[in-house]
Amino acid sequence: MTKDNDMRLNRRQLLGTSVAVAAGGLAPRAVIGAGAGLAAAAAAGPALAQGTPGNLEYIVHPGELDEYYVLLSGGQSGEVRILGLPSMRELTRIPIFNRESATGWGLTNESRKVLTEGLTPETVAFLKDKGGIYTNGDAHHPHPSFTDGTYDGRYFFINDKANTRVARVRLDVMRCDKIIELPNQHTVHGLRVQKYPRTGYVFANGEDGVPLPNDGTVLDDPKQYYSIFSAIDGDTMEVAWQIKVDGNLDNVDADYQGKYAFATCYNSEGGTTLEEMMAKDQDWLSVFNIQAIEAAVKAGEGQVLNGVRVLDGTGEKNKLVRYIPVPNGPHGINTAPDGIHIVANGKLSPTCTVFDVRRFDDLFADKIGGRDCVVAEPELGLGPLHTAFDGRGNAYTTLFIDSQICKWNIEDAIKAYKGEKVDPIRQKLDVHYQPGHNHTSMGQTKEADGKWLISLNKFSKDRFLNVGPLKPECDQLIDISGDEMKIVHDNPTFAEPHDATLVHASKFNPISIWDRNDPFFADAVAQAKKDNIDLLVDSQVIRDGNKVRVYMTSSAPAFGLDSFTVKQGDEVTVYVTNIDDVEDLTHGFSIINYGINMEVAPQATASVTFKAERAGVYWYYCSWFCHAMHMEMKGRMLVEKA
Ligand code: RUQ
Ligand code: CUA
Repeated sequence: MTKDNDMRLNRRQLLGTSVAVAAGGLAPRAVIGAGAGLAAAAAAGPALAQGTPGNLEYIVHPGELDEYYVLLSGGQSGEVRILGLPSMRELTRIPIFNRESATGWGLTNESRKVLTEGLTPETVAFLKDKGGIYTNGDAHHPHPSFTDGTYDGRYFFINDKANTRVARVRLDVMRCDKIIELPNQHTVHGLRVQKYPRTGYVFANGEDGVPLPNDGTVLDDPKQYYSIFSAIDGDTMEVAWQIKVDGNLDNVDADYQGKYAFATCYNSEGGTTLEEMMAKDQDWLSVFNIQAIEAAVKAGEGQVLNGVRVLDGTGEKNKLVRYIPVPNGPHGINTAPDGIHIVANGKLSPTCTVFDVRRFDDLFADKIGGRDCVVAEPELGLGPLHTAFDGRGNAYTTLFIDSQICKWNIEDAIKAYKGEKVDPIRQKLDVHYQPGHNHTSMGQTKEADGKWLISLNKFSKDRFLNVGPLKPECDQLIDISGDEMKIVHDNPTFAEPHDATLVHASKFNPISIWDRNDPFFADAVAQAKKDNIDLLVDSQVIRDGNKVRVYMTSSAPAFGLDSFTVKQGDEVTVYVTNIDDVEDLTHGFSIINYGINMEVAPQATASVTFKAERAGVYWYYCSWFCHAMHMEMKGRMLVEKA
């Protein structure tokens, strides 16, 4: 037996007791970092697969288009990337919670409006001397809007774990149009949307508990901490209601009936230290009864805190939330496309717990107990985190510690739970390494098509050319169309995809040229109207006290103004309108040594406001390559000495 196998065996033995489960489960980096290298995957048990692997074509040749979009969260980069699948090519990036240099996200007036208008007054005050916006975010869970159980192409929503925000991105222009901060809540981790009849609600889990209100009155008294569950109206981006719960909230999903949402809890102990959070062998699934909650909101129950109605969902037998025991720190929660089964992933338990969503009616009617909703609990391997589905009755669970995907059959798991002698496990496939989320094509809708699976692996180690201590992640593409899973592609990604959604290309229909009536730059259009400016024609400087508004067109390869003059100390707003009506002809506007750059796509207006503090000559130039004379597309800002 090799050293690596030793280590693995030791780890398996370690995991025999629940305390050790904690140690093993939380320390893969340390264990593997201790020189095991390939160990985790290479020493995996025998493959159980029989049958034929799929043989889908995954190479997308030059000039061909992908069949799917992937919405790939950018984790602590704060952005979302759009990939094509199966090629895994990165098609674009959507800045959301970050500050982004190429597009000017966080700098332009249009983006700053999105980034600031949904902040609480306390946060606005907090950011006053810090540039007015958060420049970081932690984007985890991108989920498109639904109508009747599948994607409708309007929006996707995503959480910011770092600063308790939820964003909405318009899919027609692939641009974020709303960001709100959730009051009362502290962190938002799990995020998913209402699938039926439509979105509807966006559900957002408060992972950590804090006092309510969190103003310094209560500090080191965790008994007075609460985690908050929020439902946001996806149409208005206002918080519809919140509920304080027992325990904490990790991931969330919703049913296909529009009746329930459910969230995993890994800290039922309400602990604040690792030992405290690990103390119990059981945590729970929190089930939210949407009709009952809406009735309570209507009846004016609970209290209004910071402008939001907060209901009380604590306690065993309350009518809004029920808590169903689940082994040891469950993490992912996934609704199967059959509309019936939901899977909680055990994390520190080697099991997944399968619920029949139809039994929740009886649970809330007090006809059955929580565990009576459980129909299967297969033991799959070490560190189950997330489960995906193929629409053919199979489930695919990531095993973080085992570095594997476990394919298992839901019906067989149910039979085994009833005592029949069947093994639900179909195959275990090594992935490289430490998978977190995994996702199947259309697998989070009722239209799961069972073609592709991607495994978002947290570590890549020896899988790519070494780029120093900070390694990329490894996203692997797996063909699941046959009986046997087959890895066909490795894709390195930078910090740090947590989650993805695989959407058939037919579901999205982005435009190529902005509509001049688009609300994204409506403020600029309104200001121009007041100034009697036709943005598509006029280039002109308007002085208004010490405020100066500079309007200019951009049309390859020239700006409407060769130069403009302001006085030192003026507050200057530059509005650039791209009057080219040509697909893909984007201009940029950058002022040298003023820290300014923004992108202006065809038929868009973009604007930026700054103080002309430096006297002298400052060239501005087009920063997006647009024409053979792109280098000549420039002008001068002349700043007169005060
Ligand atoms: S979580 S690796 Cu932020 Cu989606 Cu599970
Ligand atoms: Cu316009 Cu480059």
